[in-house]
Amino acid sequence: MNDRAPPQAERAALYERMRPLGLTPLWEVLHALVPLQPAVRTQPAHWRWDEVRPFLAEAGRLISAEEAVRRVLILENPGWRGESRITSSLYAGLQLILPGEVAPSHRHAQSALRFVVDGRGAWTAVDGERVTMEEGDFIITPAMAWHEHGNDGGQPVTWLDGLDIPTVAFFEAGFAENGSAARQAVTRVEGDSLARYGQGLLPVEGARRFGATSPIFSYPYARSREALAHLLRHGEPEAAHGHRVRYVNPATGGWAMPTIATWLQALPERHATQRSRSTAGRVYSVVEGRARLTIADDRPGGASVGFDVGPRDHVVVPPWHWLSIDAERETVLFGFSDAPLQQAAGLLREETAA
Ligand code: 1HN
Repeated sequence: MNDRAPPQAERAALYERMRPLGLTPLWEVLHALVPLQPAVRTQPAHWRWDEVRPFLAEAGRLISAEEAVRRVLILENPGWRGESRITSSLYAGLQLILPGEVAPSHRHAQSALRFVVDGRGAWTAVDGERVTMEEGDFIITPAMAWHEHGNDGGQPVTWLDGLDIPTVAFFEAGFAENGSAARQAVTRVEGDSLARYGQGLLPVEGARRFGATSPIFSYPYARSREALAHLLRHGEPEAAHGHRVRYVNPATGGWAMPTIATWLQALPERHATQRSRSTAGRVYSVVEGRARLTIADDRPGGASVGFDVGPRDHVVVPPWHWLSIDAERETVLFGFSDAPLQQAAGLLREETAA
């Protein structure tokens, strides 16, 4: 038959007819479904504290923590506009609580981390135990644990929130509940979890708290900084990462949170790292020092950007982008990523290069 319609038109007509049945041809999308290298929508980004801080302060004047429920400015990745993501799998935001305020009790399937960025004297209550927040403290809200925040001190307090919100949404597995009162009952003395689980000891008998999450829900910076000081003085920095230590669940030896990897990284003054890349996108909160973070995408058409960072700045390094760090002064970074989930799935790839 010479007057046959060209195959393209015939194919298109076929696809059109099968569409109502929920059928679609794989061969039209195969390359996009299975890319040769990670197809990364996340972009490198830098939030400077001196630029973010005035907006937090203004939000503090215009809405109360009570009215907002959580007064947070989301760190939204430019590659994920309108999607409340800092990477494809993770959410990040900066939360402000003013003296006298309370952010009411609720709980949800999403796990949260807090990293205290500015100020002191706020508190968070998790599962009946309160902890006072100091700069650099790392605090966990495990999945479905009741939690609220307050500030009984005299100064505004800001912390970084990191949550697995896009991951839970991906699984369509989110649940949440509001507390019947703004504040849950405090049933444990302050310091209980650290005293029970944070001394290199674990109770032989009895149940553990928080399931897959560390039974320690607050890792004070005073202790972490001591470990880093020791490493800076007596250790040898690793070529690509400097001195990198992870927050650990003492009950398992694994990550402190089941869905989010969290670590601290210290670089000696004038130390320049080798490059590293990971399939897990990395979010950084700068704790101390001054450094240049260079992020390079060596895939075709990829670019390189440099961010000069100081305390309270935030940076996101997209998956499979090279990161190198030049520390102008002794620098401490807090980092988080979705590495535990990628590890569990056998997906995590990490490389270093000179
Ligand atoms: C949340 O519960 C907190 O408890 C912060 O402080 C940010 C973002 C989305 C959903 C829940 C908090 C959140 C959140």
